[in-house]
Amino acid sequence: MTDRIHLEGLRVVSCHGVLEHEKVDPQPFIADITLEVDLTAAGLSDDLSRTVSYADIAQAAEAILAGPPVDLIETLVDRIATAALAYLAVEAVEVTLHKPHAPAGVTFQDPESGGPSVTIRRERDAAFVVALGANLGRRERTLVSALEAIRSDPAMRVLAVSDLYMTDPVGGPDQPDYLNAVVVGRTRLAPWTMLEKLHLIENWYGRTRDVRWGARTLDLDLIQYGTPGDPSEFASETSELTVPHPRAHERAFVLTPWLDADPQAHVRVGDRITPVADVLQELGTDGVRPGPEWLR
Ligand code: PH2
Ligand code: MG
Ligand code: MG
Repeated sequence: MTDRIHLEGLRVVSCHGVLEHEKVDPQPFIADITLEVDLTAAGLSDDLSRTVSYADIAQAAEAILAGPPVDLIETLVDRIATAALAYLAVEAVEVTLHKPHAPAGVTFQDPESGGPSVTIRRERDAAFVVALGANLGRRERTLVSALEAIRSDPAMRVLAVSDLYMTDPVGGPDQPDYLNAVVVGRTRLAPWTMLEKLHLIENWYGRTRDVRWGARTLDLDLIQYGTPGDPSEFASETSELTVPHPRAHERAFVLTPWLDADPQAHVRVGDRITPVADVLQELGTDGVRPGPEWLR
């Protein structure tokens, strides 16, 4: 992501350092923080919830720098980066911490901005599960192209792709059989940014949204974001974004390809985190048949 928010020259006087006297004699620490955030939606909507408040990040960083003394500036930049990535809109963060008065046994030219500094960059790396479906038009070609579109996005790293399955339509009006597949991978994107990208790909392939559960040229559903039980796990029940998918655990056309792509997969059902293999065992695979071979 090329959009960035910069926080430059955050100055805190505190007692970090390896040497004993550093723990009692305060000295300045100066942080520069760059947040990589997709600012498209915020710019169009003028809505703070579509970005991250620089004040929140600045105050979190200040609290870390003013907190209990540690030995290394490496520790401080690591903590600041972790605090920034706790905000989902932040795809990646770069933190530089200067210690201009560091006792290094030498003279640095500029006593305010010289001296040692460390810089780190950390990127979000959240697991995702996307289900693909199509039951109109050239279904297989559409799914191949959709997969290619996901793969070619540098912010989404595809780790495994299932076989194709031919499935009876579930719900909705009378409609043709589906081809279904599942892709698992990892992403730096916020879940809502990922969903926007998936919608864009659906639209390229003539997706319309007139009949709920009706026939469609392409359906890309974000089934799960983050790892269940892990801090990265994400849940949302707004009209724009419902994750994890509320019915995935009842649908063999999702679970069969998901298990195929990731035999270790787990799904949250209410309070419980269960192996997909167990849920599918219970549910059965009625209406799900092997589909055509595909190049993936
Ligand atoms: N998707 C639906 C509704 N019904 N049935 C099958 N077999 N496969 C689907 O992908 C599917 C469905 C709504 O998204
Ligand atoms: Mg769907
Ligand atoms: Mg959908």
